[in-house]
Amino acid sequence: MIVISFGTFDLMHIGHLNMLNRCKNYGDTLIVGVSSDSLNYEKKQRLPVFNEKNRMELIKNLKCVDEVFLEESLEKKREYIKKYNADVFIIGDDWKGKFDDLNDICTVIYLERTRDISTTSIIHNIKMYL
Ligand code: C2G
Repeated sequence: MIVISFGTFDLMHIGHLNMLNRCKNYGDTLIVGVSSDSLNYEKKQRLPVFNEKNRMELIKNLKCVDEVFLEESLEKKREYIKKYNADVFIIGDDWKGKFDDLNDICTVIYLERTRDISTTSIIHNIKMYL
C-alpha cells in the first residue's frame, strides 16, 4: 500500500514526526508532498522560517519517509495522488472534510493532531520569552 501525505513542516517538531510515523503504519511506502515557499505564502501570508529545500531535506531523511516531492498547489492533490499511485491519503484533522472528494480515487483519512504544539506557537514562544 502506498500512503501520501502533505504539509509545510516548518520548524519541524514532534507533532510533524508523530503524524508521519502514524501515516507509515497505514502502508509500506510513505510519500510526502512538502509545500513550496510560494504556496505557503499564499496560505499563510508569510514565508516559512526554513526554506523549501531544507524542509524537504529534513523530511526526506526521516526513517518513516520513502520519498518527498515539492507540493506546488493545493489544487493539484488529485494529480499527485495519481502520479504516485497512492492508495491512501492522510492528513491532520485540521483539514477534516476538505479533501473528501478524493475518496473516488483513494482512501482519505484524517488523523488527530498532536496537542499543544504548532509552528505558530513555537514562533510565539521564541518571540515572547527569548
Ligand atoms: N500536525 C499534527 N500535529 C501538530 C501539528 C501538525 O499532526 N501539532 C500535522 C498536520 O495536521 C499535517 C502535518 O502535520 O498533517 C503538517 O503540518 P503543517 O506543516 O502545519 O501542514 P499544513 O501547513 O497544514 O499543510 O496540502 C495540505 C497542506 O500542505 C497542509
